[in-house]
Amino acid sequence: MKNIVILISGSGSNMQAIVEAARVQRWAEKQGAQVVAVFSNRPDATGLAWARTQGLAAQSLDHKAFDSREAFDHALMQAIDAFDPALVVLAGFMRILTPGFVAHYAGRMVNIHPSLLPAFAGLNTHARAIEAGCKFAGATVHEVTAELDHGAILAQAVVPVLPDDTPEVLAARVLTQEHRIYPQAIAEKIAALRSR
Ligand code: NHR
Ligand code: GAR
Repeated sequence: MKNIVILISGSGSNMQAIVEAARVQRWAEKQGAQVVAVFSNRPDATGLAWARTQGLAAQSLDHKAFDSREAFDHALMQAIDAFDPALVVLAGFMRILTPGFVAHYAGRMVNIHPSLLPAFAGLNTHARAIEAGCKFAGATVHEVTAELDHGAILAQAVVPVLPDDTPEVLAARVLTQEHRIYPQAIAEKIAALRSR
């Protein structure tokens, strides 16, 4: 069985979309894959409670309790590896990961970023897209590499930017599309890992 571990920092709506797709599409039976655990760097992430209702292991590792990024990443890596992951999924995970952590999961870690990469890597993507006068925005699923938001693109979705959009309204429109493309891209990635 290919184990999937999901990292979140907040509400975890993408995590929820992935867990629900796995159930509805019978990934365990058809793909030999299962979501096994969820980790958050924020103890107050509301997604953790939902994950527990699904019978998933759900744990927080507060990055503020560690002296350095390396120390946090080392602890997170050990916690993740206890679940023997085939794929690590960043779903609204808000901590930049160190090169050592990224190298350890090379080729088996993906992220969803709320912009049409390579435009608007980094934070505050929706405000920046509106400010730039973009007519379209979207989301990108990509491989995680040491360089932030620069790994190979696996999937994208496009939405219009409408005249009166606020960052919040645009974010909600993009998020709906994230919930569609992220589970799909993960299913394709799992299939690719299986046929290697
Ligand atoms: N780590 C690496 N090495 N490479 C990537 O591509 C990564 C990554 C870690 C997270 C998600 C990313 C996004 O989709 C992601 C991709 C957090 C920040 C950030 O600046 C930037 C990009 C992403 C996630 N974080 C601040 C930090 O100091 C903290 C911000 C906060 O806590 O609100 O880590 O956009
Ligand atoms: C999503 O829009 C995701 O693309 C974005 O945060 C939201 C998380 O929502 N990710 C980042 O901005 C990463 N820096 P969720 O917790 O409900 O899935």
